[in-house]
Amino acid sequence: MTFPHDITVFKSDYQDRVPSIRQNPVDDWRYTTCGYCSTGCGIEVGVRGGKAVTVRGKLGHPVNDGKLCLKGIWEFEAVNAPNRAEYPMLRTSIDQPFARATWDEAFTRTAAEFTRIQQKYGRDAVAVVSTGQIYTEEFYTLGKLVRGGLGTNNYDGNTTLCMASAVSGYKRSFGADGPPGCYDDFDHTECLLAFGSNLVECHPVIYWRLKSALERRRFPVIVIDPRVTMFAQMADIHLPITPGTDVVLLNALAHVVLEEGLADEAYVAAQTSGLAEWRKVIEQYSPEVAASVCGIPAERIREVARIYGRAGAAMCIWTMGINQSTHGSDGVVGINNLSLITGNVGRPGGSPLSITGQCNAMGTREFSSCSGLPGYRLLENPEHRGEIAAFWGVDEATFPQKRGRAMTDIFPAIEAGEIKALWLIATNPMTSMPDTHRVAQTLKKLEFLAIQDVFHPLPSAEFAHAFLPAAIWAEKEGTFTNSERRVNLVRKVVDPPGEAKSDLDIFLGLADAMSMTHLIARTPAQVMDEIGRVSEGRPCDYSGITHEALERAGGIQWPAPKADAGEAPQGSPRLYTDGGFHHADGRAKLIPLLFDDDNERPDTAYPFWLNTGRVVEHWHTRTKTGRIGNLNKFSPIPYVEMNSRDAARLGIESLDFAKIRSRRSELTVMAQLTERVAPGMVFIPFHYARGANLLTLGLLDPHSRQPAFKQQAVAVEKAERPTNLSQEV
Ligand SMILES: Nc1nc2c(c(=O)[nH]1)N[C@H]1C(S)=C(S)[C@@H](COP(=O)(O)OP(=O)(O)OC[C@H]3O[C@@H](n4cnc5c(=O)[nH]c(N)nc54)[C@H](O)[C@@H]3O)O[C@H]1N2
Ligand SMILES: Nc1nc2c(c(=O)[nH]1)N[C@H]1C(S)=C(S)[C@@H](COP(=O)(O)OP(=O)(O)OC[C@H]3O[C@@H](n4cnc5c(=O)[nH]c(N)nc54)[C@H](O)[C@@H]3O)O[C@H]1N2
Ligand code: SF4
Ligand SMILES: [Mo]
Repeated sequence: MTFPHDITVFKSDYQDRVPSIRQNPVDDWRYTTCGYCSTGCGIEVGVRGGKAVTVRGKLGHPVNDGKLCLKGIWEFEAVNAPNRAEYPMLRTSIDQPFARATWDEAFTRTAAEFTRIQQKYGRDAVAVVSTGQIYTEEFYTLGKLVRGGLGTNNYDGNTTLCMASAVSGYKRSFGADGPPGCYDDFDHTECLLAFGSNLVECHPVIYWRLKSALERRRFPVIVIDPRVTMFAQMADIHLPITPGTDVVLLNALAHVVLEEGLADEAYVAAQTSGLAEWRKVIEQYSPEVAASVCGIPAERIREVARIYGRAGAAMCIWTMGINQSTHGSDGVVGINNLSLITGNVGRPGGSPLSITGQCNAMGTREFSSCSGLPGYRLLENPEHRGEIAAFWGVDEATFPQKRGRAMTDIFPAIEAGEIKALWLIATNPMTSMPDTHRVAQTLKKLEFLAIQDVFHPLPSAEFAHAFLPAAIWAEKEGTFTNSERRVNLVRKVVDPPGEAKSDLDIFLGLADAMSMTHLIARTPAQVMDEIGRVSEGRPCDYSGITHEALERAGGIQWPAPKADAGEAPQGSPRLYTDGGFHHADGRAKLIPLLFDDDNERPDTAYPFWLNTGRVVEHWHTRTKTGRIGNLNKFSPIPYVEMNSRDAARLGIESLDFAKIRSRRSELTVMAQLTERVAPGMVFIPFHYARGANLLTLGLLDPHSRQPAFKQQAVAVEKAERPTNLSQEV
């Protein structure tokens, strides 16, 4: 066989496998960081004739040492996709087609609409919803523009759909956000509990880190997930939990740890508060009580508690199976409680480590000012407001005294007519929010919708009046922070197409059009310098970080205080190694958790649990992966995974079509029969436009306002094959 290009053969460093990869010829390789998930893999982009033509993993990189997953490998194709938005577009009504505009016209119109609406209806009538997928420098700049300039308190990000429960749980337990552990903990742990994480498909390179650690040293892996995911299949123990009941399991695990004397009493006495009250609640949650709620035998719960409690160092990881629940924040607190009573916080191999979602969901938590002010400062704290007002040179009265609406509360406020204008930055709620039929009705009510995105057409843009085309990953300079707090450099490798501008430059253009030029630093390096100064001495201290230092080190983990002259800044692999929690008394809180069974549950009319989530080849709303042949070919159309016994009962055969109905809407998709899903449950990947989220309900967690995307009730019946199977992105 002949190939059109060279073949490069890599010798794998830890085994004798010899994979071969076809490689496009390149002029130059340039360093950057992957722009999909929060693993934060180091990538080199191959450039030829000014175009990104291939990528490879960065050998020796502290995160991935040359490995990449499927999405990373094809990332250059997202940059070169045929549907990149190349110039600004405007229209006065959504019944009309968009017309091409100049940047000047787009900035002037957007600024004028924001001003008009704020003058007519008040500052909060303009809402801003951003993302976890732009650079930290961009987040910081947007935050300054919104909090210091526009002054609306309706400002949030899609991270409310994603990490809000982890943030809220960390704050409740430890007094501040911030995952205490790191990937290196796999090399020190003696037990891993993984809750609601499909690590194999969603963070493949973190999974590779885990597998490599297991090849060096065996330790038990216990996966808690209603589905038999690929991760569950490799686990030593799989607990197929009844959806939405993790809090009860966590209480029961703690119950056994206390009952059997496995708690670290010295740690609890020195580092925590609230033991007595907490213990009273834990005593009510025996494994027998939990068995009836969680569907896991009591003896199994005891066995897992003993493995975890007896391990020298034990760690927990989790992702959306915990966060996307009406008990999301409580689930995180439950994981923190269990970690605290066994002294497993901030020790090598022992931490509650939330696995983050988007490439820069961490950066937005730290510096976007969505839920507070930069550097983990709180709007509720007058000292914090004063510090930032002085630092930015703005009037302190511009800041609200408490956090405003979350993304999931902004949409109902639009519905109620309280919000008249919306600016969406790098998020596509027409596919990603629950109950998308309702989202469409809501977006139609806006007097003005501005969308800042890299692709067009886009489902959410159907309702927009202004479209602002942005540069994508590798077309602009800045930083991402990954799941283990590692700040890393994303280099500009190629130019954006047409007139597309970096998000930072779009923020600058709007600032100029709104006479807010004085607020904003002009270049990514200048913004990073400001971030360093504003975060000095804060939990997420970036003061030692510069773009140059990052390139030298391949990423630095915060807190990274300023180094002495001539020394390289040192990062921090772990938090709370000597306690030092951020509550006023310096201790972490043990917080009692009572369980309310408040989900939409299957009943006779809607007898199946509907679970939704991801597959390895697609990214979210498929804007980045739906047009990449090498990814889309694996699952080009929406489908439902269901158990073959249920299917047989309903007369559904493999690759037949099934109609799925919920109380919100209905959907016809292809049926894939599998034992990965238990009888009585179905799973639909949420990646498709007009797909799973037509059916979802999205009840909200009371603390984090995150929607329960994973628990709702549906009915299933056999359906005819639809006439048109082509799937829009
Ligand atoms: N390929 C790919 N990778 C991605 C993404 C992507 O779109 N595609 N997105 C990134 C982002 S932003 C995120 S947030 C992460 C998400 O990463 P994950 O959270 O790992 O992915 P999900 O598929 O959403 O859900 C994880 C698991 O939760 C389980 N689950 C459902 N209900 C429950 C429950 O009640 N209890 C428990 N214990 N488990 C439950 C589901 O069965 C599912 O296997 O992935 C990141 N990585
Ligand atoms: N049913 C169900 N729904 C879910 C979930 C689930 O598990 N089940 N998961 C939820 C979670 S965890 C998440 S994170 C959300 C994700 O939901 P969304 O944020 O809506 O999904 P994305 O497709 O990532 O949207 C990002 C948008 O930003 C654009 N973009 C990419 N890079 C850039 C850039 O550099 N600049 C600009 N301006 N735009 C850019 C992309 O084209 C895309 O349109 O979905 C949530 N929805
Ligand atoms: S694991 Fe995540 S960061 Fe690494 S290559 Fe895959 S998508 Fe990119
Ligand atoms: Mo996410």
